[in-house]
Amino acid sequence: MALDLFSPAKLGSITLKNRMVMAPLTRSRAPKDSGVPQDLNVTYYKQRATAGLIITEATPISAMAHGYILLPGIYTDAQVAGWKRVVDAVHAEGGKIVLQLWHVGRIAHPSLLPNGALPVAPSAIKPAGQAFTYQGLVDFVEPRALESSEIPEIVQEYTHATKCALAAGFDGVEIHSANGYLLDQFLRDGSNKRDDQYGGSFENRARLLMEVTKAVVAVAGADKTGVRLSPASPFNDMSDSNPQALFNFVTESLNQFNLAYLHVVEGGMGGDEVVFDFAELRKHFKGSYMANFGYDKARGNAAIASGHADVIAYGVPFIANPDLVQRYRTDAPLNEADSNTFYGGDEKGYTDYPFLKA
Ligand code: 8OZ
Repeated sequence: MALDLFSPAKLGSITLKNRMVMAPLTRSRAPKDSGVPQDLNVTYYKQRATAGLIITEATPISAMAHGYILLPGIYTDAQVAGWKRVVDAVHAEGGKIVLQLWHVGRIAHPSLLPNGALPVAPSAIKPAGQAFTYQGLVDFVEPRALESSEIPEIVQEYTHATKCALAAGFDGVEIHSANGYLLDQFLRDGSNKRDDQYGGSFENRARLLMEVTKAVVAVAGADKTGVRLSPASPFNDMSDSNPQALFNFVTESLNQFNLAYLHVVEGGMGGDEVVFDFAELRKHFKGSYMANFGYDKARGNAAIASGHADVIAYGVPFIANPDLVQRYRTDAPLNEADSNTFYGGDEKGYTDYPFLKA
């Protein structure tokens, strides 16, 4: 029988009972100071454990990695203990869950950083747009360009956070190298104007991602490590002069690791999406491919049947439908998502979306 969304899958050493992945979704419902996941967060993830795999919301790997309000972290013992409760609840329901490792780079604000520090970036280029701070929306600032000598510290933060994720019991980790955050800022030449070994050529711009991937793989194992890219997305004021060639190169370079999967955002949020051939990108990757961006059931099944994708990540549909797998299986109607409750707040729009009646 042909493969579809309901066929089991294996991503590296992670076994999935179906091919519907819950995409990483920032929800801003962790406590302000500790970043420790709470009962409410445990309930939210547990409700969605029928997904073949859950990818957690993007999670800062250090105090300097934060760029939004009310984010959980993955660098203190208390955060590990909080996440362990999430992981245990998902596992008890028979689900699988990986943690998304995040450093925002310039998409931050001093008010969100230790001692009002300047955000760090490949180059001192202020992104257009505004940060979500505890004081409301505030213009981004000009970030500080990282010294070459500071890069090992950044890589070390990924190592530490990966150890924390494994201590919490996660089935693996995903490196967030998409959507205009630190690693993506190094990849694309709109944000990377460096003249050291981390700027210029494709190889140099991809160097930080490769160093981070090597470090994460050394801790978690390649068979438990995924990477996320968004080659066509202008979100967070991103651009590149030659995206297809750049991301073909990045994808080829990632082949050396034998990763569990490559996760690709096949479109753009905000701004003008660039022309990009994702089928071509997919041909450059030797491992499992996770597609994301506005897929529904029919398009997901078609992408799997054609061999374009191995698994499909669904975002908004999983916000509003904790039992999305069952709904797709039975062609049941979907709950509508309420965008007013996507970020921040309480259980409303988070854990109160109804399940199908038994
Ligand atoms: C929307 C709002 C806040 C964060 C991403 C982590 O784009 C995000 C994000 C998206 O990857």
